[in-house]
Amino acid sequence: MTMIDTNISTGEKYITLEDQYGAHNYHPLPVVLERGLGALVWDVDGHEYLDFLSAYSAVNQGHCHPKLIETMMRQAQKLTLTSRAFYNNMLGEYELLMHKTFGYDKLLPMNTGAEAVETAVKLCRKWAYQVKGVDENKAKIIVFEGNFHGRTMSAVSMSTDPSSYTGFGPFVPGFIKIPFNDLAALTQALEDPEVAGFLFEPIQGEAGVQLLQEGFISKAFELCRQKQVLFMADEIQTGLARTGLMLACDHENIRPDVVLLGKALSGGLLPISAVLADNEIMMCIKPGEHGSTFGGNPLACAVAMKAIQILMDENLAFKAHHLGIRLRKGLNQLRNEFSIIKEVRGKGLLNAIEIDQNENSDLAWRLCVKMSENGLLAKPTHGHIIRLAPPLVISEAQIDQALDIIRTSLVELLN
Ligand code: IF1
Repeated sequence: MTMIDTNISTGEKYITLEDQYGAHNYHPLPVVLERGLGALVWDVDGHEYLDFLSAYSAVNQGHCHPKLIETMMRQAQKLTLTSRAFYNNMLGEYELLMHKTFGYDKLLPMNTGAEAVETAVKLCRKWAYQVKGVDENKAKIIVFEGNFHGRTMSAVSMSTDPSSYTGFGPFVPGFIKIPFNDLAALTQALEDPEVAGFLFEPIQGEAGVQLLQEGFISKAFELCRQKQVLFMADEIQTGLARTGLMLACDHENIRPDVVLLGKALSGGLLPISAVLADNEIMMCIKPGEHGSTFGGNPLACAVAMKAIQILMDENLAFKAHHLGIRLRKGLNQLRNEFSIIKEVRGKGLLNAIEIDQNENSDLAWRLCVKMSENGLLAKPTHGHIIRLAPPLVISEAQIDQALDIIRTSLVELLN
């Protein structure tokens, strides 16, 4: 049996435990959290932090939103899981609310984001054979280079990031990868009559908050329409008010054929994802052809309904839009003062700063460590990009406080 040294700090104890007994599939910042409320989280030693990651946009409604917790507690005492072998009294109500909110005929409930992606791939392929008339087993889906759609086999088969796919082959065939933001490449790829879908993130999250040029979404939508190709938006990270509107595609008034939601659909309480589509597409999947034990469970449905209600009641899309402008304004001021900030970009409260650093430098990582010491949590992606995406319930004063922390941390780091 391993002895745990009692002299080490509370946090180190938990880090050691994870290190020893957990798989090493992550490299977290050395902060051990035990409590959260709104935009704030606290570590095991009682230090307070502004959370500028929001569990990768899963806690848009803020940590432990009291109304969401109350809803969950109430439903948890009544009924949590029936499987889809029976009806339950929450799923239909939830599907109706989602229909009213997003305007799609139907919803297919899953759990994680990656499962929603799998569902979209399967749905698109079925539709290709049943409706579009593609030859069996020939359907193709176009994706962007730099995409991140999860960790399942089809998601890693779409990936162009070696750390996502290396060593995990053989891969799922049927994906065509085109450069990000490249309309000419999309146009060319769409010439293939076996293409059935185009799956994309309106803003690439994992790639470092990469924005498409203005007008891309509407032009790409039109191209897909002409070729009878399903336009499938992975809004798992960008959706649900994060970018300043309910969906990121709303910025160009585009209604995708298929919408994927996850993350904030539960406000961070449990894994809840969904695929939205109209009848012509969704009805291609028949009973027994797809599903999940937990998908559509009454606990998840109750939580999701409340999570959506909170986004609307608290005007969180509007807040994301305005606070995003304030945050980027402050960050751009910092960029003028500190040459190591190469770029500031984002939409709503999905933002990033790009750090000017050499190949092997760990400046961005050290800035994140500094910021955490000063009370702000964020994490670098691709070594040199720091994502800044707080819960949407954050206040103006907290945004300003965050900017102060970033400034202080930059000064300390560079001295
Ligand atoms: C991790 C990133 C974010 C996603 C989009 C599907 C999924 C995700 C657009 C899958 C998941 C996550 C997963 C998380 C880190 C994270 C992430 F840094 F990797 F890129 F958010 F930016 N589509 N994104 O962003 O959803 O199955 O995880 O519920 O640790 O892998 P999931």
